[in-house]
Amino acid sequence: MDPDQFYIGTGKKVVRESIPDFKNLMGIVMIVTAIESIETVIVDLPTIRPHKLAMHTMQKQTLVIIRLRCADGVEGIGESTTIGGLAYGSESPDSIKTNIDKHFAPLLLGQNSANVNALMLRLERSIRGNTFAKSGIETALLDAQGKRVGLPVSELLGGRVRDALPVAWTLASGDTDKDIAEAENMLDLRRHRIFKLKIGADEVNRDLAHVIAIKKALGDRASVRVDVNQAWDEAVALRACRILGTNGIDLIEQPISRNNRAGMVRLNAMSPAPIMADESIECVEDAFNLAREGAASVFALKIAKNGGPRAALRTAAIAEAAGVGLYGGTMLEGSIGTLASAQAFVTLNKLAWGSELFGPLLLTEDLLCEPLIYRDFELQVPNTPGLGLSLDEESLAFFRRDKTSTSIHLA
Ligand code: MUC
Ligand code: MG
Repeated sequence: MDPDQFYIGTGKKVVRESIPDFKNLMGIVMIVTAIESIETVIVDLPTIRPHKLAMHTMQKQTLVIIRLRCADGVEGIGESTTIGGLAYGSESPDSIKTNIDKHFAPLLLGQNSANVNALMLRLERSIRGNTFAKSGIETALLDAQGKRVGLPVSELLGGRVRDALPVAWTLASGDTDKDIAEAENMLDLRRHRIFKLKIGADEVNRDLAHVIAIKKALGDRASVRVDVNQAWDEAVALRACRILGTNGIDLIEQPISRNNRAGMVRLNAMSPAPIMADESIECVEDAFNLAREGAASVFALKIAKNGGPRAALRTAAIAEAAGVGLYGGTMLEGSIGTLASAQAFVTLNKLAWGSELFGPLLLTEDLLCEPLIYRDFELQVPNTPGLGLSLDEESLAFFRRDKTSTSIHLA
């Protein structure tokens, strides 16, 4: 690339001297779309009820909101969210904030926010792993660029092939009767007809009885699936998968540890219900290896675990080529992370298992001025520039953990 030529937000190629807004800060020539500041904000939002997973029971969800401000006045917003501190993955909200502030920000400040590809490669060269933090940053870059050029993120990602996504609901109150009542209510509201049951925390026979009772109550009115979150060993899983599959359960998510990949291959070969990989995928390369080995028939696609919406779509391409089914997964993000996932998932041709982008519905509060629209069992995905959201500043100020703003600025 000619170093004297730059692309500004309009996509127009200009010569350095002709840009009036160019600034010369400490001898560094700045481009108008340069990143001027990055702010990371930890927010705690209560859940509507306890949400019981195999490794953690959530009473609240903690989000890391990223605000990336550019020299042309455009702001990109992203979210990096995990479940249960360090209970789910190797990044926590605190590590995400610290790592973005201390290690990502110096690599990003002063750089051209309009070139998402170049900036993500720049991060990739210096920062290993940290896919949750990378996902939030990439989301903010895409949001900024979409706002700048007047296009939804889905269009920056190649173009949408649908405007809405089927959305599952997770039944995880820990009580069979409460779960059945919750599912009936969701069916009546026409909000969800796919239910994922979180199991693995209890003794296996109790879990199986719980799942079968729910499936019996809902019958053909709903698809019932389970997520074991790695809790079983292979011997238990072999027996349990047979029982679940023959009792009408449609999908079995991550029954055993991500470390037992050979076990996943064996289970996938014998289970009457398809096996879905979730924790097994911590990067695009994991997806490739799982597909090559036949370790899962379905992939849970998560932007946070791949390192951003674009990386998740690379995993999707591997799945499609290998004949593996796709499911649009969540880390129970709030509305911002949910929209980032949704903007990527609407570009997918095949999403046979739908999505579980219900995160905002599990929270009592929202950070957006306009909540997301869930209607007729689907999430409607906005077609307005960027992610298609507007931040509720009052709500953010109220729920932020630190109560004060601490952006990292260009020196
Ligand atoms: C997971 O393991 O899939 C997604 C939905 C839910 O209830 O938990 C998450 C995480
Ligand atoms: Mg899962």
